[in-house]
Amino acid sequence: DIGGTWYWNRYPGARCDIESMSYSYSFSPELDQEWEWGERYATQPEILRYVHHVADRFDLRKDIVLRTRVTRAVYDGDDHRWQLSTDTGRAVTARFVILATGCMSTPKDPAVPGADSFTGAIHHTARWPRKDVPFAGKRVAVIGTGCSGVQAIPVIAGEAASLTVFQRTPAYVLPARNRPLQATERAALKARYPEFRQAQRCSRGGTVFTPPTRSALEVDEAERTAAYEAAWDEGFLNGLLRTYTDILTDEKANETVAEFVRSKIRSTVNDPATAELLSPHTFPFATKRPCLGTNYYETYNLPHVALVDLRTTPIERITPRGIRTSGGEHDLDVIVFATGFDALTGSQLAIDIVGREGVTLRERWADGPRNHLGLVSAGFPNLFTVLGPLSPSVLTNITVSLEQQVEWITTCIDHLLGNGLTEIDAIPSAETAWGARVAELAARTLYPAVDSWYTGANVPGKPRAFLAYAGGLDRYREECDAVARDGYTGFVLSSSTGGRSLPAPDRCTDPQHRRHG
Ligand code: N01
Repeated sequence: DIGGTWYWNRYPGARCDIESMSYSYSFSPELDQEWEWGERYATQPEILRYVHHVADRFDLRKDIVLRTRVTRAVYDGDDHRWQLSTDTGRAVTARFVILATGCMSTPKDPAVPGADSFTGAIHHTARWPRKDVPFAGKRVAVIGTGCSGVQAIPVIAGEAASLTVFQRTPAYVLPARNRPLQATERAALKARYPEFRQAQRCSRGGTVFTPPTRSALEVDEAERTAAYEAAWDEGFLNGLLRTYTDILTDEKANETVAEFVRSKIRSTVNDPATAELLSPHTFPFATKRPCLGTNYYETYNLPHVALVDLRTTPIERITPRGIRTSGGEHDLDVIVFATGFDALTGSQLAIDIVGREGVTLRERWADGPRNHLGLVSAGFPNLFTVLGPLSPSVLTNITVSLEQQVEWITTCIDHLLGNGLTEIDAIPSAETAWGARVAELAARTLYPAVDSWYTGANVPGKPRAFLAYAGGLDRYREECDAVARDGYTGFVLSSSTGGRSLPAPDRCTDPQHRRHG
């Protein structure tokens, strides 16, 4: 069925950690007015209902083919078209291909031996069955404590006979403060939705907030703690990050927040040894994506919930009865892998993509992804990527990022078609410059030094690179618009009758303008 991430990630507790009235499409003012979000942070079923509503309302289903996996895409340089093969045998020829394959859609298993021998059930959070998974009376294990595990753990604990959490690296978990939305607050935002959507488009990360102006080290401890307490009480994913300017750029500033979160863990978790195991010490705050939780730390006070530290007692194997670590065997009925994804590049490299002169994308990206603007890779003409590597994608509210990229791509295709052009391809030197720019922006932050899925470090053998554009969605939008305005600099635009690059027509950067023709 349709829904992408929100189809597959139907694990218990799955919900968005960006506020629902922000995390929604902005392209239709009518849609904005008619949809009624129920909670501050929407659940997976609610978001899936919304996606279905959008598909019906805009009559999209007629253009959607389900139960079909694209397995191969080969560029025919003579015909200037892509030949797509699928696992159903259906073949498709297309001039333009847009990979909207997801930045978090290739699940990663823990690669622990023996999973096939387990006599109970194993489920990955990102491939959760459509039918109910019963936990009542069961001994359950969760492996992984990233954002998915953090959401699932309290809900599973509420049902299971026992829950054992296998943790390799503790996360910084902030309270979501989720609640039902009041009709009055929905109406108040709807009354100013057009301005709100415009502010989102112009924002750094696709959410609207007042940017900080001071360093965390400029103020005294009491003032800092008061600011952190206020952010903690508000319950925003990036609330603590936005208190001061240098949380992501200065280790000392960052440590003040990290220690604040640890103090919250110590004051919530009754057992000091468990509190210490749950306290992150090995990476700065927010250099891995922070998590929003509901009763996450409180769950470890329940008598039937146990924490296993995989740093001191690693998993040796999964056995027919459960999980064996170096510390002993845990008998189990259900194992949940909350072990994440091959992020940002996994879904594209899963397709066998063959570009000009038989070069594959896997070969081209052997040392890490290369592209111009995070949109097109040299040698793979007319193949666009949405939310792919080297774009702001996972550092932003992706509903805003994906609309920006879709608008850019649509305008580009309009330009090509309107000028008798058949191809757009990236210039290798522009790719090199873009890669350097993305790396330089990341180098201003604490991100690159940390092993995370942002740097590809969670997948063995994946080339290490910071995979997202850290300069902000506002700046990225300006850079993309400038490239188009200046005649698609860094790209070659050509027609099948001879290479020729034409300047782009004047265009309004306001997407509203284009939408209304
Ligand atoms: O995955 P993760 P996730 N043995 O990679 C552990 C988005 N999301 O699915 O840190 C033992 O963050 C791993 O340990 P370590 C969001 O962008 C969005 O939770 O590598 N443990 C880690 O603890 C999020 O960031 C929403 O040491 C193993 C965990 O598994 C992204 O999805 C909600 C292991 C994986 O954490 C991914 O989150 C939920 C092994 N072999 C998620 N392998 C929204 O609301 C891995 N781990 C939008």
